[in-house]
Amino acid sequence: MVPEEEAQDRGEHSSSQLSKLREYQQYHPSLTCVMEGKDIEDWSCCPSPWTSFQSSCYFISTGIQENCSVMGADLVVINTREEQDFIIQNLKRNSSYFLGLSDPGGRRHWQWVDQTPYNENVTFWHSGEPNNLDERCAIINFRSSEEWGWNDIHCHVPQKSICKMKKIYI
Ligand code: MMA
Ligand code: CA
Repeated sequence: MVPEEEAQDRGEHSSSQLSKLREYQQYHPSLTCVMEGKDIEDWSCCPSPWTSFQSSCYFISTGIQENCSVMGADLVVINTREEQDFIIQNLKRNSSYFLGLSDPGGRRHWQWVDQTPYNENVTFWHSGEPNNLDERCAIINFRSSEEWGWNDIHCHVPQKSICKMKKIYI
């Protein structure tokens, strides 16, 4: 075993884990952790007051991508209907929120910020959207007729955003 694994085996934190935690600590001084499974040594954490779903943590931010990045997160990538259903519980019906989805060239080549392949079968566009080649960013918002869905919009129009990061395992 390499020293990192030996430290883990003794229930201690390896030096690489500790340096990662020190980095997180700068912008997330407080974490909320839950025990993962049966082993009391395995905890997964989200910054307080972020919310958690499966292996990720979520936060509603007032700014755009840079705003998520400084917190060690990125704009949200929505991978499933279940994930979207979780996310919308924390949104306000009269606000719009940037997703980590864009079409930089205006050629309808939608790209997720984390390089997840864009899958038409797992998109939740409002009906009639996307509808404008000049609208190269995507938001989620509420329309009374069809509830929560996505819309392409101009990137420079300020909106709130949803940040997502991997849970922190300690
Ligand atoms: C706005 C803007 C568009 C959207 C239409 C839908 C007028 O433009 O939000 O992105 O497609 O509304 O009517
Ligand atoms: Ca649109």
